[in-house]
Amino acid sequence: MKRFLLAAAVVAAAACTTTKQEPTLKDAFKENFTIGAAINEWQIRGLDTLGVQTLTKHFNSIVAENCMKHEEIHPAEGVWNFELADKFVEFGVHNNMEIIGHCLVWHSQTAPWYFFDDKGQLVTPEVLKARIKDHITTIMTRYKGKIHGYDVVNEAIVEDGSYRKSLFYQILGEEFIPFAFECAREADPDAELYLNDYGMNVPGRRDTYVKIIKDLQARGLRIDAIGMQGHMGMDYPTVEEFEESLLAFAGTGIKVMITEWDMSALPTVNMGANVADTEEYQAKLNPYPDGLPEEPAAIWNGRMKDFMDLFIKHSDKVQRVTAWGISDRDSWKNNWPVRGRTEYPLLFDRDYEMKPFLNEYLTK
Ligand code: 9MR
Repeated sequence: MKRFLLAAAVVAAAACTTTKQEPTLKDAFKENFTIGAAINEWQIRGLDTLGVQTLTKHFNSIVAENCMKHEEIHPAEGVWNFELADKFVEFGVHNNMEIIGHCLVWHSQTAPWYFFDDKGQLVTPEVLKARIKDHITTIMTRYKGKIHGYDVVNEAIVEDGSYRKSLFYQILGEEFIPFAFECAREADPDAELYLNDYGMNVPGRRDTYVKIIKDLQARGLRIDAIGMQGHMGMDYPTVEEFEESLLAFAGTGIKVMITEWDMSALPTVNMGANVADTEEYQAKLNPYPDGLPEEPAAIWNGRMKDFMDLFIKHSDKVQRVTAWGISDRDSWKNNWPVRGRTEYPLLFDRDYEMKPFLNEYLTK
C-alpha cells in the first residue's frame, strides 16, 4: 500500500510538472486585448521554425506583412496571385488565430496598371471605382468567415490633416474612403472594417480621422476600429500625445487598435542630409551592430513599458495590440530609413528571447 501511494505521488508530481505551462503573452493580456504580429513569407511557409514557435506560443492574432498588398496579390488586371495569401489564411485558421487582412486601399505598393488605361492615361472615376470594387470584393469573398477584419484604407491623411494627394484622391477625391468602406461591407458584412495610419499622435491627422469616422457613421457605413500603427522612436511620440489621440478616436464610439507596433532603438535619422556621405556618418547611422548596449536598452524598455501600460490602462477601448514582426531580425526597420542598420524594435530579440519589459506582465 505504502509503495502504491509513493508511486501515485510520483505520477501526480510528474503530471504537475508536465501540465505547468510557461507563461505566454497571449495569456498575460487575455483580459485586455488580442496580441498580434505581422508575419512574413518565411513564417507563412514554415521556414522560420523558431519564429513560428514564438508566434504560436505567444500571439493569438496575425496580419500579413506584405502578401495581401495590391501589387503582390493583384499584379495585373484579371491576374491574381493568391498562393501566399491562401497559405497565410490557412496558417491562421490552423492555429486558431484572429486573422487580419492588410490592406485593401493604399497609395503605396499598388500595381501600376490600377490607375491607368491602355493608352497610359489616368482612368476615369467610374473605371477606378469598378476596379476598387472588384479588388475588394474578390479578396473579401475568398476569405469570408476566415479573415476577422481588414485595414480597408491605409495611410490616407498627411500630418497637416489634409488628404494625401494619392492617385486614389486625384481621381476620386475624398469619396474614395466611403466608397471603399461601402464595397467592403457589401463583400463581407461580417468582417470588421478599419482605417489605419501612422503618426496618429499628430493633431492635424488625428482631427481629420475623427471627422472621417463621424462621416462614415453618419452615412450608416460600417467602421469598427481605427489602427494607430505605432511606429515609434526613442524620442517620439510622447505617451501623452499618443493617449490624447487614442481618447479622441475612442470618443467617436469605435475601438482603437495598435496595429504596427515597433520602436526604433537607434538615433532618429534626419533624412534631409546626404546620409551615405562619410564613414563617420555611416557609423552614426548604425551605432550598435553587435548588440544594444545597456543604456539605450534600458531607455527602450522603459518607453515600451510606458506604452504597454497606456494600452492596458485603456484596454476597454483598445481591442488589439500588434507588433510589426516577431523578432528583431524580421523588422523592416533594419532597412529604413537607410539600408543595413542593426535595429532592435520588436518584442523578441534576434535569439527569440523576450524583451525584459514584458517580464513583469508575465509574472503578475
Ligand atoms: O514591413 C513592410 C515592408 O516589408 C515592405 O517592404 C513595405 C512596403 O510594402 O511595407 C512595410 O510595411 C508597412 C505597412 O504595410 C504599412 N505601414 C508602414 C509599414 C512599414 O513601412
